[in-house]
This record gives sequence, structure tokens and C-alpha cells, in this order.
Amino acid sequence: GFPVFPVSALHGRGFDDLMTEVLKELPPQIEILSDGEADEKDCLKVAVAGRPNVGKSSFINKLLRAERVLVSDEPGTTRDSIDVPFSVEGRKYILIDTAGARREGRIASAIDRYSRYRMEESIERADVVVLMLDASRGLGLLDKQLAGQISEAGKGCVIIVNKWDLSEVTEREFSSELAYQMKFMSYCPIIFMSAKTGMNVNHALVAIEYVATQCNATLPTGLLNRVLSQAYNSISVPIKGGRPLKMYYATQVGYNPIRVRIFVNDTRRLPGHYSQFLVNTLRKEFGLEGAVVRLQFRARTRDSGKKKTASRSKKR
Ligand SMILES: Nc1nc2c(ncn2[C@@H]2O[C@H](COP(=O)(O)OP(=O)(O)OP(=O)(O)O)[C@@H](O)[C@H]2O)c(=O)[nH]1
Ligand SMILES: [Mg+2]
Repeated sequence: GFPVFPVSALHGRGFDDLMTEVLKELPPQIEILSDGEADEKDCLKVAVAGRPNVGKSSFINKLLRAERVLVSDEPGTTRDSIDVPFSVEGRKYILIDTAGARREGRIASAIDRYSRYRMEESIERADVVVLMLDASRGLGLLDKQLAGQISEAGKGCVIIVNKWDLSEVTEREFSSELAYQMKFMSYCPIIFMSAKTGMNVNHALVAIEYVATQCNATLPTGLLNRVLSQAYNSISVPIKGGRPLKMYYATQVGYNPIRVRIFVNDTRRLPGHYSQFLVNTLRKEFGLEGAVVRLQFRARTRDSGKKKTASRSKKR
């Protein structure tokens, strides 16, 4: 497997170190598997989503160095989701090629609706989703809708900007446009790629693997509570009706998406921006690039919060 590297901050150095380390070992041994050789449970499932014609199928072919799925100039070439199982040095993957969702609403044809439904289903099934964008065209409404769908589904995400060979802007320029248009996806790594020339195609797989590990990160309870209480003390606390928000205790309750439960005095004292501030704090400390982080607030008095968690941990 890939070695694990600590990450310091958003899009931090850890990521580059990981890339450098893994790339030393490339090109990896890629083996295409038959359906029978790929049990879903043992595979990392990766849906490749994006508008028609962005190069989803081309990416898969380039990665596998084989004409495994159909590619053409014609938007709408892929009509249905297709599973493509393969392994890299023993690690198994299922790439899910999807049909680019075209239209929504009344003007959508039956085929459009079916494609969209199948793409949504593929996103639900996946562990990690690639959101593929087209460097030769601007960001569109469809890209944003899709991004929203991926984050709502709670899926880890890597943004791949394909057709970089045609780009007329710099990486920095594209990134800042992306940050402006899709601020809510700013936690995702971005890979600039060309499925045509092969540039960064292997990087993309490393990024996918990396995000998969981030989605399954463990936030040790002690550290988690230290980090959150530092955050609590670092900015002014929300006050409503003369009484401030109090935070008692936090614990991780789930993976992929990462779910953290926080016991507070009163959930009504929580403005949305405060919750976002806490998520940003967790990202700064733990990395969690590409992973969706959800906070669940529970109202407790100081004592009942403690008792409850104490009895729960005894049971295990
Ligand atoms: N210049 C350039 N062309 C590319 C690149 N990747 C794909 N293409 C071309 O873009 C067109 C569409 O590629 P596909 O891989 O079929 O795109 P898709 O996203 O699978 O499209 P649908 O299946 O219709 O949703 C083809 O003509 C490809 O040759 C790239 O990196 N650079
Ligand atoms: Mg296709």
C-alpha cells in the first residue's frame, strides 16, 4: 500500500511529500481485472463524474493504458455507468465511468433522465468521487450542481481539471476562479491533467487514494477536544438571549463522511458560521483534504453529557 503522510494544513505540504514519494515508484503495475476478480467489498470504488465530453472515459483509458471504454468527440458517448475494475500493485479499484448529465427538468429526454439517475446512483455507491472539469471551457452551472450533489452525498472528492493541454490560463488563475465559483469545495485537492498527453494521470490516482485515507481518518478524542476547546477560546463565543454557547465534549462518531458529535448547552445558540469555523479548525489540524466533515450538535447539561458518554464507553 501507499505510505501515510501527515498533513499540516489545507492543501498542505503533506500532500506534495506524498506525491513525490509515490511518484518515485512510478510507473505502477496496473492490471485490468475481470468482474469476477473484483469483489466490491475489497475495492475502492471511484465514480468519475462530470459534464458530457470533459474526458471521463479518456481518463480511464489513459490510466489503464488500454481502450477499455468508448471515447468520442460526440457529447453523450457514455450512456450508462460502467464498472471498470483494476488493481495497482495488489490494491484493487473499481472506477465507475458515468454518462455526463446534460439537462435537468422538463426538456430532458428520457435518456438524459436515465443517465442522470444512473450517475447519481454511481455517486451514492462510490467511496470517492472525481469531479472532472474541462479546462478548455469555463465553469458552468452543471459543474456546480454536480459539486453540490457530491458534497451532499457526503463523498470524498478530488477535482480533476482535464484538457489542461488546451488551457490558456495558469494553474493559479484557474484555482482562484474555482475558489471563487465553488468556495464550498475548497477542501478538495485539485489535479491539472491531460488525458490526451498523459500529464498527471498517475497523480490523479495518488490523489484519489490520498482522499480515501482522509475520509477514513481517526480523530483521537483527546486531541479533538483540545483542538476544539482552543478554537472555542480563540474567538468570541456566540451569545443568544444573554447566555453564551458552551461546548462540553466532542467525539468522532463516523467515517466517510467524517462525523463529529459535539455536546453543547443549547443548540439554538449556534450560528451557521460558527459551525463552519469549527470545521475549518478541524481541517487545519487534521488535514482531511477532500473529505466531507459533518458536525452533529447535541444539547446536554454539563453533567448529563459526561454521564452519557462515560456509560457509553464502558459498554464497549
Ligand atoms: N485536448 C484534449 N482532448 C481531450 C482530453 N481528454 C479527452 N479529450 C477529448 O475529448 C473528447 C471527449 O472525450 P470522452 O473521454 O469521450 O469524454 P466523456 O467525458 O467520457 O464524455 P461522455 O461520455 O459523452 O460524457 C474526445 O474527443 C477526447 O479525445 C484532453 O486532456 N485534452
Ligand atoms: Mg464517456
